[in-house]
Amino acid sequence: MSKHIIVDPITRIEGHLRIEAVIGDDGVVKDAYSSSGMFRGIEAILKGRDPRDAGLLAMRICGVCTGTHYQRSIEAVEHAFNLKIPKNARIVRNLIQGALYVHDHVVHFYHLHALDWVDITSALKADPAKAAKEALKWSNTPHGAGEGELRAIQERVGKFVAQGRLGIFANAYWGNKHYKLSPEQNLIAVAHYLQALDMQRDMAKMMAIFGGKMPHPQSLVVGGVTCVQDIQNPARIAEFKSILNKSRNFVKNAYMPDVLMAGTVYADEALDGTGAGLKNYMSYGDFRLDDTGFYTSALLFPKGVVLNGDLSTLYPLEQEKITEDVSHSWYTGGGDKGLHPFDGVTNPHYTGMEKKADGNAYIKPNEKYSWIKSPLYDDTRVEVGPLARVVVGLAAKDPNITKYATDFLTELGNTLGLGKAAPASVIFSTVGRTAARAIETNLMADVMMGWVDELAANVAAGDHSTWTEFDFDAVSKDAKGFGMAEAPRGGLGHWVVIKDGKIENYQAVVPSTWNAAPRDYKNRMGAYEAALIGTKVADPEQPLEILRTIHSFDPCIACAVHIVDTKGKELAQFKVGTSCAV
Ligand code: NFE
Ligand code: MG
Repeated sequence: MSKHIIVDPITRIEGHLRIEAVIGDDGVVKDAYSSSGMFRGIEAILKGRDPRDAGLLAMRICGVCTGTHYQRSIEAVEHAFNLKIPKNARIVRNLIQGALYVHDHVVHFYHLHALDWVDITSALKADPAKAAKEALKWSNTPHGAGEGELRAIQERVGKFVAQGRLGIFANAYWGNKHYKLSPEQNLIAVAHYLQALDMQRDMAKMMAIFGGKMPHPQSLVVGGVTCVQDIQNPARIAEFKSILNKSRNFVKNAYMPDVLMAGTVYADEALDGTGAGLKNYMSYGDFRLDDTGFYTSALLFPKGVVLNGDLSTLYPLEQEKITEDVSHSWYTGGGDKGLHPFDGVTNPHYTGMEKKADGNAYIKPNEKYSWIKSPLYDDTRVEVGPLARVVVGLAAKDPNITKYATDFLTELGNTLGLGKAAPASVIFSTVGRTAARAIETNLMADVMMGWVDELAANVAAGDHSTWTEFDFDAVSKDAKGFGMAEAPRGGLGHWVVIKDGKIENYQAVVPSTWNAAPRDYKNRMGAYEAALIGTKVADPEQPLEILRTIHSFDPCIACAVHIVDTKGKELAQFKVGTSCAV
């Protein structure tokens, strides 16, 4: 008999996400639903505010992709006012955002996702001498994986286990047969997990150098940046570069090798396309590389849309084609097929769950079942995120992305003994989604070294400009604009309508909204839901494979659900449990 399981809350993510899945007799997921039980908000409180303040409020949408909403909001207002920012401001914004990618992706791989691939308890059985040799298979210069270092880490973790103090490692699905790394490989990954805790602290400092603080940097303003002293101080720029260089070494000698190792061991799940899902990908493009202006600059990540996994055709991105549908979301007023964000509305309408005979409350799949809206591009469901950026980059024949992706596929082909590069189609999978995140981190860490030098050279040449002056009263009478670019988790857009110096409407359509969305008005699945279909679950009591695929998207539900009921009505009652899976 098929089994209907609830995984709620999904842990090791930001926010509150529930997955319900129907698993057939053959252990394969036949149906899946993604539901957010969290309701919060920002969009509504922005109405009536001064648009110059929007960024400071909008950034409170999330402290994980910290600073991204801030920047996007400020760009939306700059776009509405048709403002160009100085070169120093563009580079500094790129450096803050680039540092976020490096930090966020490393934290995601090790601290949120690794335990879906790595069995900590197995690492205790490893032979550290053998593990040190194993590390040399995946990197010529492995990070922190010498025999002595590995032995020390094994002893440290062993002591915790012996005392029954597993702490952050408690309650996982240890021993599940879908863990495939050897004890030695597990030990390498555990070592890097712990080392990454230190590394990420330094990576966060990069954002603070130009952002003033972290999380929630505060050095951006409409028209430019305020970190004038930091830009003019060569010691600050040098400090940034030194941390970046250290981070880059970690990415190249720990993160990339570990992803290659996991990709090789779990290659069957990449080759058979487990977790592929929609196979429609969208990137807004990001990281302006010149100062020609809004949506005309050359970009590090190209923009566009790829449909049905067909890398031979890149469709142009047209922002008018974006809508948000609420047919299966706890809102009213979305129109028949959804609304463009300039016209978007946010009217909460909670219709509840259904209590069944087993005592559990289930979502009502044919009705509304999530606080997340369903964004559509040209009436199509799409996936956003690192994988979408790599796919769009490949379809655009972008030289950087093609090189970094091809290098990875070549190495994977070698480690799999294929005698040639692994086929590009392996990226259409859960493993591929995880690899794409590492591939772009590697690229980002390299290009940022050049951006730091560009900033230093520009300042040294005497350009100290950081802000473009503008006449607020003149430009803010009747304006609208959008900030559309990429956050670590995918395409992020803020749309603002301004009348007589005040915000009249504000809508954010966020990466995790695209990916974690429920079904739409045509009953088509969202990206998480589609990615789960066809996944083989070894043990429904331990739905490790469901976590693996969902985590490969790096969910952030605070971002995805960012609206508020301004009247303070009670919208739903929640009972919070402590178990990891129900
Ligand atoms: Ni809260 Fe975010 C990112 C944005 S959302 S993490 O990256 O924007 O998915
Ligand atoms: Mg929104």
